[in-house]
Amino acid sequence: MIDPQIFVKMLSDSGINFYAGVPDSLLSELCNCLADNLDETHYLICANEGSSIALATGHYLATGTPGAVYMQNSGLGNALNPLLSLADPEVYAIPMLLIIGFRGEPGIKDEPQHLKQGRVQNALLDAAEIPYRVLGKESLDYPLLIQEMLDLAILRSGPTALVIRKGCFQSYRILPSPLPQSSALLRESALKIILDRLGKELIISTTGKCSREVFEIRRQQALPCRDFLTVGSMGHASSIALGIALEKPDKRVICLDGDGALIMHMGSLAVIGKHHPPNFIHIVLNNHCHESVGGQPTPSELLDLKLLAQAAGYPRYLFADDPSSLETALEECRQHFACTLLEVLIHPGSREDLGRPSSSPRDNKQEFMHLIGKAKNSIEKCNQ
Ligand SMILES: Cc1ncc(C[n+]2csc(CCOP(=O)(O)OP(=O)(O)O)c2C)c(N)n1
Repeated sequence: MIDPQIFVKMLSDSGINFYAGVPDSLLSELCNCLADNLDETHYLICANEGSSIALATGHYLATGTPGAVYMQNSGLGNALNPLLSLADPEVYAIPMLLIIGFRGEPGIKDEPQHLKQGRVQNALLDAAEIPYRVLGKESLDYPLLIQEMLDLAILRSGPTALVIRKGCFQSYRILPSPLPQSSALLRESALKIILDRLGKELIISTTGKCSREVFEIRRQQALPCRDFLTVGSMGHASSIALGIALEKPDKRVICLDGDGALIMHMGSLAVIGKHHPPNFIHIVLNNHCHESVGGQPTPSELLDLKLLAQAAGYPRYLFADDPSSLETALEECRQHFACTLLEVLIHPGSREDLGRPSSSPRDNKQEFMHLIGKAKNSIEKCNQ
């Protein structure tokens, strides 16, 4: 196993003191170490992996020293455009080191949304002509491999990558959470209230523990999971929901989003606001962090979602931070149709024994499409 502190020291000795990225559970020990040892201008938690590549580019332009970009391999898709059209040696030639969490490694059990990504990841890096080395807990020669990729990034004036296998990093002490604990709701308790009130509507939930909890709640209630669980494609649940809402104006569509996911593709808010279908309810479960992958903070603590929703063109913004304000907001949504952003401030945290969806994404899609076909007309229901 690699001690994250030794890893960070090796990079620092080679002149890398800048990290930008989006957290991944495989890299959470590294992220803890970075948060502990670097200030906020040298360890950045970004909106998405593409902007992380751009930030490392800006850092290089300003300092002449390469930065590092950390990400889950799911983020490679977000990163590819700036990797190929900005940092590539044939374009601006920006040296940087990518640190990529290897989800879905062939032969290792993982969730369905990671399997294809894991299988094609090395081929993607090959196709992008990005040299890489794979590091695991068995990589005793890791100092040589790290040095090789660092030297090569400089030599080729472009990105190189370290692919990090599961269990590669030793644990690093857990940092005390700087997050406010003011809300009376956990995500799971908020979801229970939402599903109790609006559980018969069309529901699209976001990536991470939110979808796992939705699945569990339905199971506890002995109900089949009829909700579209966006297990991958972080940040796109709201656009999936918009696509449905526009086609099915007589059905209420609820998107259950996270603050990290919303920020990842925040531009989608402008498109939702432009169309503002009255049957669309965008619920943001805001815990100010990427709770599903280790609790690394998002910038949402400083983001005024009310102003943002209004600026984007959502006709209605509602807020809740305890069971009764949530009940009231949901009742308002139920009674009056209007495209809404409902911000629910939640306390970070989840159950240790949280399960994972047992149905496949394809089965989930079938169930959901079946439900769309037979869901009752929400507007009629409301007016009855
Ligand atoms: C493109 C991409 N980057 C990173 C990840 C890893 N990832 C999964 S869930 C998650 C955190 C989501 O945070 P948020 O939306 O705030 O929800 P929370 O976990 O706090 O409920 C991350 C970073 C991913 N799945 N896809």
